[in-house]
Amino acid sequence: MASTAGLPERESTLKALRKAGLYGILDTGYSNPSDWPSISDELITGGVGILQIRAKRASEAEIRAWTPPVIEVCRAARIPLILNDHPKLAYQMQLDGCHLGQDDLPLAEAREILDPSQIVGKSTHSLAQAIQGEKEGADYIGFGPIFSTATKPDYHPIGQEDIRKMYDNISIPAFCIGGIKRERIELLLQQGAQRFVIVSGLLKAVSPRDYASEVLQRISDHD
Ligand code: 3NM
Repeated sequence: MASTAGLPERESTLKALRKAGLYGILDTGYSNPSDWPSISDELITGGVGILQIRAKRASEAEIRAWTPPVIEVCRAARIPLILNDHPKLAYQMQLDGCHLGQDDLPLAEAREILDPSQIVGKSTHSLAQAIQGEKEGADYIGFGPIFSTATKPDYHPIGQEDIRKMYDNISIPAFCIGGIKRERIELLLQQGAQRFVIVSGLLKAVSPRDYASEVLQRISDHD
């Protein structure tokens, strides 16, 4: 992950990524960017192991303004900070990496924009896409949406059937995403899930910190 100054260190980012059971996203749909530093602090205290900024309709100028205070919190805690889309901004702001959707620029092109030390994640929506994501060189994937979700309303849920098969076929870290709530963690662990991304569940919680730590407790109870 990022050192206190300059570009991130790839190996430490990957190490933190491998340790992460829960991935949190700072999404403009559910949070005010001015609250991101305090929310990040809460999420990290609760055990979130990696964070992403997802500002779908924001301008580059807004993202540039909102991100530095979050970088500060994440660096102090040694938690990787990833930017959704915008590899150029991720490079210029020296984040730990960027996250690409299926319709974003190809992974190889993003790598050309980024520093080699920065990681790249990819959203995948089927077993085939998950396998392809690893083949293309993603450092991690998201796999979903497992359940229907208002956070990504135009996507059909892919269900739970392929979760175990996906983990059997992928060796990079893979995070189940989409409609994940703390009540569903045990069920998903039984289906073979290993890691999770939660967006609205965490951001709408009375205490994001307690919500995160409850999710991690459920994961470690299952181990
Ligand atoms: N990506 P929530 S599902 C951002 O399947 C995102 O790639 C998805 O939000 C995918 O936890 C999703 O509120 C939304 O359901 C996840």
